[in-house]
Amino acid sequence: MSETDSAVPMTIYGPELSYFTGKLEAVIRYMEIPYQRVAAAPMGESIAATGVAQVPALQLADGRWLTDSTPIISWLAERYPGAQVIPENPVQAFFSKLLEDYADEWLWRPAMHYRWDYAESAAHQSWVLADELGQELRVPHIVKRYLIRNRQRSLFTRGDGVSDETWDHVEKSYLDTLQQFTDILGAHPYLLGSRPSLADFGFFGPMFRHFSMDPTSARIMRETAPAVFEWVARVWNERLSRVQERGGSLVQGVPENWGPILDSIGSTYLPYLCANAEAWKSQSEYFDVAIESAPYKHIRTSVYRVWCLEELRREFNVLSDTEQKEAQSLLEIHGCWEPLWRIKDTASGVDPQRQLPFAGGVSMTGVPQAQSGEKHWMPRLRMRGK
Ligand SMILES: N[C@@H](CCC(=O)N[C@@H](CS)C(=O)NCC(=O)O)C(=O)O
Repeated sequence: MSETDSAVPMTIYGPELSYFTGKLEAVIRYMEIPYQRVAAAPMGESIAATGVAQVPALQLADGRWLTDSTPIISWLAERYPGAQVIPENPVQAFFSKLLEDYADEWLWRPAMHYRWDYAESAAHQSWVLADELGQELRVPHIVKRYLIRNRQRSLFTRGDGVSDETWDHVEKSYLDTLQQFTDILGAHPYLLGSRPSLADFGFFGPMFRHFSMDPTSARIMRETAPAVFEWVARVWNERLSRVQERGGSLVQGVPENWGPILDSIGSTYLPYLCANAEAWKSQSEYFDVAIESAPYKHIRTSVYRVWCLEELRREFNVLSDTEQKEAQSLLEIHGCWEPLWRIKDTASGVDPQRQLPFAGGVSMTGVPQAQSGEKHWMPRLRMRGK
């Protein structure tokens, strides 16, 4: 990293309790790039520039805006190759992106569930959000908190298939992840060796600002998976210069101890992505799908996640023939190969000119916010909370 680059201040806009803000902060802290985090900002500018009202929004010192943690991390990794945030081995890089996507999109539901469906957590987090982002709302604090809780549940838990019938299955994804992580962390301090890399930062999104902090999920983590609790702090506190000093390195290839996570991706996330893509193709706004026999109903179709599937395929297609063979056999062993290709001709239409992270963003709820006239994240709370 050049001196000029390291002196460039960046601003990350996003509230302290945000999943993807925590993920991006961890990468930027690790790379030792100076930055400041600002909870709320007039986001009209960022929406106009990037096409989407979501956090984090990153603003560079030269005024440019970036959106979406996944393409932002790819952009940062290209710009600072010395940090090796994305593994150099293409097959490792492909599987790291698969894990990142799973952590971003599939663990989102349990993270939102533990936050908003348990009273102790919802009470605390709605208080924090109302304070951090709710100044514009001219209603009593208690009403703000009620609106926030309702809005989050209707969009991200009840509105995303969490019901009495799926409750245990939603929580199983978290509990399985804790076990899978505990096994991996028994072998090395990070997911891929003795330095953090993309898979760590991907899982950091749900693990940091949600699972390790929201009271119910945090209690489970502390009591059943202390090694994961320790890993959360380790990632947050890690710095590239220290890793370089002690010669931190990555293991060879894709470690066997990633197998159980890949099995989960094959039996949960990829079948969900297929059902979502099928719904998108048939222009259904909602769809039902059974995942490991749990009956998810009335899930909102997400064009963003159709794009996620396309991106995974694109990442596979750029591998060389030999790398593709290696990746395919691993994907087959873990039940990921068939669902990766099951749905043909998805055509999400997201970011056709590949402008991300600078433009062309779409939110995961699939609302084309750039056209909605909304100026800020918080007013959406008001609109949706009514
Ligand atoms: N794919 C995006 C997702 C960003 C995202 O969904 N952020 C949430 C907060 S953590 C958000 O802004 N939600 C908007 C809303 O709730 O309206 C990323 O990786 O940055």
